[in-house]
Amino acid sequence: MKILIVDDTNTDRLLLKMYLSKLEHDVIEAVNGEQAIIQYIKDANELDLILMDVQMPEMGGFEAVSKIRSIQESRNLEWVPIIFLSASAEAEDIDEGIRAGGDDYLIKPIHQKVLSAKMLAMQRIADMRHRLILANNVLEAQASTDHLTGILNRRALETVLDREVARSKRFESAFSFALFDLDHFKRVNDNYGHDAGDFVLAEVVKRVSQGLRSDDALGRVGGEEFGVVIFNCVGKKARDACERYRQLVAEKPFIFNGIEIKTSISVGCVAFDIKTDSRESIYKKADVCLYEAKGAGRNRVVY
Ligand code: GH3
Ligand code: MG
Ligand code: MG
Ligand code: MG
Repeated sequence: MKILIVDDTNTDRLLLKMYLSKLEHDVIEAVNGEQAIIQYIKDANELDLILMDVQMPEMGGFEAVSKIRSIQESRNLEWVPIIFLSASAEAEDIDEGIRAGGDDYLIKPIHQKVLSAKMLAMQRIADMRHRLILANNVLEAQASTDHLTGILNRRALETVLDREVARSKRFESAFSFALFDLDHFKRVNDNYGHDAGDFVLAEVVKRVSQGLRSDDALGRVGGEEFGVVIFNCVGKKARDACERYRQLVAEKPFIFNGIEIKTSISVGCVAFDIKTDSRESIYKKADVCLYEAKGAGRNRVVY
């Protein structure tokens, strides 16, 4: 486990560190409440346990823990178990510690056997937490991924767009948003079957992905319609990026079971206007451009 020891008394802290290191735990230290909070913020997602002294000058253990719990809450950080270590065995103190957000309370001096038994119990909790965090990450990734193509789904792309809209308004940074739609895609399904259609969709995504800069965000917003958030890029550069996507799709046919399937995309793209635009309005404007590209004969970019 990765354990944070908080204690103002050097000998107590070093002794604990020695015991825990012997049990093969990875130990970091803080000598007061303020330092503990800083360490917690820095390592919140890797910490498995905090051992917190109660009597410390300036900020005591109870106050530090109650601050840690409120930071955890407000920043949506992972819960970390906290055990108080105190020379006081008063029922009042134990009660106060648990209410402040501690999960257990050990009385100093702590018998080595008791400490190692506690660590065994904490290890079980840490293992369970790791499994939960892992499962949660998998669920989150699944919830934001389009299964056919592996890129962001509509909801996730909207989240990226929302974030970029907020960033752009705050820092006056520029970005563009592009929507593209496969041309006459219904014919692909009609002529070659739905599996061929699915294959072409996935391949179009692979080709367009080659034309993206690494941080641009591509997502599937509907059946055969996609969106790209093109960061820090407007005007000719953004138009060229869209032109690149278009060419990558149109330049050569897709081969499905030995059959050549030709397709193309129409692209509508607009720069975000910091003063007047919102996520909804930029989306609508890109859609209008896309519609224009379709009307003008497809396989083209309207910016
Ligand atoms: P346009 O150039 O005007 O966009 O013509 P289109 O045929 O592409 O447009 P339309 O909206 O008439 O048809 C879209 C087709 O895309 C119909 C639908 O069956 C197909 N489609 C949507 N999602 C999927 C999918 O996940 N897999 C497959 N194979 N086809 C899909
Ligand atoms: Mg102390
Ligand atoms: Mg289409
Ligand atoms: Mg469509």
